[in-house]
Amino acid sequence: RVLITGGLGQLGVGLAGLLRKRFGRDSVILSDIRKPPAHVFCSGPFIYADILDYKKLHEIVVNHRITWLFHYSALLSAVGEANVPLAKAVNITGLHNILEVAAKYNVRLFVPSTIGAFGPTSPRNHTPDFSIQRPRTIYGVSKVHAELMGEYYYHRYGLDFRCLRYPGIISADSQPGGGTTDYAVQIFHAAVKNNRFECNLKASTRLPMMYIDDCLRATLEVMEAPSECLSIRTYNISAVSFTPEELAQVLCKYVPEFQITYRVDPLRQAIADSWPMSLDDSTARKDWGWKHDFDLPGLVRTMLSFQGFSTRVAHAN
Ligand code: VAH
Repeated sequence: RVLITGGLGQLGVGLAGLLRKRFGRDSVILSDIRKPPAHVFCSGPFIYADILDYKKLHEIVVNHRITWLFHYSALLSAVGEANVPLAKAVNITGLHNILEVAAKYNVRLFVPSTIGAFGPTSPRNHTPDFSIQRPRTIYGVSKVHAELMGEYYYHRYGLDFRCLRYPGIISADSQPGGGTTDYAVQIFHAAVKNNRFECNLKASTRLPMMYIDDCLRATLEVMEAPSECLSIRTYNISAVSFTPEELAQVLCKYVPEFQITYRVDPLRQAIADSWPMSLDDSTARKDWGWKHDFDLPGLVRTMLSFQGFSTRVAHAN
């Protein structure tokens, strides 16, 4: 059976839906440290699980016969900088607990990394899988640590550790969790609600981004790939790279009266300016056939066609 930690964040519910289609509703257990909304309880098994409760994690993995674990609990870039002690506890101590349990019970482990695992001294264009990694956020530092520790456990203890460096993820029916790329989700809700958006990053800030369906499919694909196909354990994956002004231009095709204004958040801008503008994901494409489906126009059309947004797309067609 599959366990997802941090399941009530931006990606967990969508991942559970994809995995339940693939493996069956009751084979996938969603978990978090808060009570889910009713519809999440109805969609499949949910349990309260705190990754800082080491003994409880053993109990959960044994009693529920977990064989795959997707570890999504983490404080993201901006929220992490606002609470470094908690980010260290969750992103580092929590990760250590997960590694111990996964290695002990021979669980296949997926841990997401991020473009935030690179920093201002990394090459910023077409950043390769292997490159300088000196991030300046506790989030980035903890994710480099996760990559290194996961690969250590793979080589030392044979843990089947798999890791993807996610770009900013864009989703319609889930909120981002306090990151630097959150603007690219909030802009859609604002555009539909009141035709305007105040962006907290500069117009020219280019970042790698990906529609959630591409992200979740990549995650399942790398977990299902035969281990012998994986030449490395931590892969870059990418889809599109755009700036707020480029995104606004495409949005205006569907929401003609849409207006974007800018009020830069210095913290998020400094973080964004330290991240890659595009990633080289050729190894993932070669090793396990990764390819993205959503380009920028496709991403915008899909986002706007979600319920509540649908009036706009009718105009545009
Ligand atoms: C963040 N959305 O902004 C997350 C992600 C690549 C960005 O890691 O912190």
